[in-house]
Amino acid sequence: MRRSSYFLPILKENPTEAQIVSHRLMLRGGMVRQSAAGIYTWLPLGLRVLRRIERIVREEQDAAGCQELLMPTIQPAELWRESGRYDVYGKEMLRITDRHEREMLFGPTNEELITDIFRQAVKSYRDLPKLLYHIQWKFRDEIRPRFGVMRGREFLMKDSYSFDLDYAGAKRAYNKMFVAYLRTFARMDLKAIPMKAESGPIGGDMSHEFIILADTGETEVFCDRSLIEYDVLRDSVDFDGDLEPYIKRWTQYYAATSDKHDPAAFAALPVERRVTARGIEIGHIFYFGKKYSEAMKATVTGPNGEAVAVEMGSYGIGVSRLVGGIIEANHDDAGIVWPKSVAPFQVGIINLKPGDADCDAASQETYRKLNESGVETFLDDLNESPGSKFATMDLIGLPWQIVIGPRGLKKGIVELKERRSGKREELSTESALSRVLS
Ligand code: 5CA
Repeated sequence: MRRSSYFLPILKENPTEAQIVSHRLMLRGGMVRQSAAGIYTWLPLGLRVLRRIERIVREEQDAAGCQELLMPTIQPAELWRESGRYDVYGKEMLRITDRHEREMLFGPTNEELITDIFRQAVKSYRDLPKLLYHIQWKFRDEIRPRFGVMRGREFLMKDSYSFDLDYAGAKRAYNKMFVAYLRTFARMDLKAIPMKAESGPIGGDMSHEFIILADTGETEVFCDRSLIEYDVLRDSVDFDGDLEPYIKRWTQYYAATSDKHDPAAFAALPVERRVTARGIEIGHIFYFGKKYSEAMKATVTGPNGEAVAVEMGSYGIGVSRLVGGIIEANHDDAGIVWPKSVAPFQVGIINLKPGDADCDAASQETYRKLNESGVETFLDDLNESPGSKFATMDLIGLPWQIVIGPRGLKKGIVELKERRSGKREELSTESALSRVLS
């Protein structure tokens, strides 16, 4: 992508409405624009990141045996009356009336809708288990939307739903999602801490929040260091095997957020194992048994011919929140420092002197070679001061920068900079390319 034709509205000044760094950098870096409180347009650069995160989430859901479908954003109120949540959900639910005076709502989550889909299609225990998910926009009319995409009103969520015949099956699904989540976040270079949680309006009695540590996090976290220092199961995990021994530590060791904190239990830990920090909730998983299946009569015929209400769980990831969360965990004074797996482009080329025949030819050639090798590349070919171009490239945080200028070219060299370390090297164009390609 060439900057001269790309829609990238960079802001030179800090926007006053942004209270936290990710919000500030997303506005300045031309990733999002607010349309109304807590409602955002994703501009091309921001959308690239959102899509990359979505893709990692999708690949890991698929790997765990979860099947993708797509439910609508608008739902009929009657399903929520069946579950009993229409009246209890309160003002967070955006209620809509259509032209026929039918009551609808913009979905804040999808337990009712998926339960309805399931009960219409699945009649026998032989068709279990089922594990389904979608990645869809949600709306919650938060009282205080803030921190940009971190607490929006409209936001993108991945939500999965499990259906099993019995508790053992539901626990297996829960554990699968647990491991899939750790793998998902690790691919984004995030260390997520699963913490036992309250299940709130979703209901149920087994729940974990997945929290990443960041000073700006809304949640205060107290936990045993053993919960942070763990190895993620990579490569080929047997999702149908017994994952319980791996997961055990997150139910054994001390972990709490401020509302459930037990200072005495925390103080009983050896000093070097006490971690106090702030965190951001990027995912939340729930087991809630028969809460919805009983209320909505989602039953299957069991092995003895009897009707059995199915055991369910739901599993959410804040896809759009992750964009902000990753920036909170990966930035410096100059801007964003994207992990490679989610970066909007891998390489940014700065042509220091557009209009100079040598600079144009070398930039163009490098750009072409990278793209041909499948490396997504951004070429800054604007007629701006070098200082301003360096600042923009640091701001948008691409992992590699290749700086091409007339003086270097005379000696046959370009400058390669690694954004994260700030390390610069003068190299031939060929060596710079092979470094980036490796
Ligand atoms: N039905 C369940 C699981 S599918 C559910 O709705 N869980 S949730 O309420 O915890 O939301 C799942 C995830 O969505 C959260 O962990 C969080 O990362 C994200 N999320 C929730 N509210 C918002 C919001 N207002 N803005 C951005 N992301 C949000």
